[in-house]
Amino acid sequence: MDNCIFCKIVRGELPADVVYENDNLLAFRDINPLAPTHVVVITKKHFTFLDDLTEAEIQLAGEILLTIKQVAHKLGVAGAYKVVTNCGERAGQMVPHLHFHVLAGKKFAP
Ligand code: DGP
Repeated sequence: MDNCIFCKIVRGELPADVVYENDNLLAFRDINPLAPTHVVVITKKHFTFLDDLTEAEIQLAGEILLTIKQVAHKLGVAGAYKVVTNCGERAGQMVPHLHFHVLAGKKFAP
């Protein structure tokens, strides 16, 4: 996706404070943090949002969850973090590239 901000980060065309990377996923600090620890875990392959994933991505879907756990451990927030994905503009999604917010270090409203 030529004009996708997160695809540009994946390609190295935009800078990012990367905290974790593997063949399929990239995690970097959010530019507008809503908590002391706020990273986004994104797929390197472009999907618009969670609704785009199908049975064909079952392995990737599992990898996302385990990678989020790994990133939380690496950042020292294991057992104390929140995961959010906004699916669609009406849910508040601003960047149309599948990503998961990992937030920690703040007392969130229930
Ligand atoms: P969402 O509303 O779920 O689409 O959140 C997108 C998040 O992405 C938002 O918290 C800000 C972050 N973001 C947008 N552009 C950039 C960027 O260029 N670099 C980084 N690090 N984060 C970005």
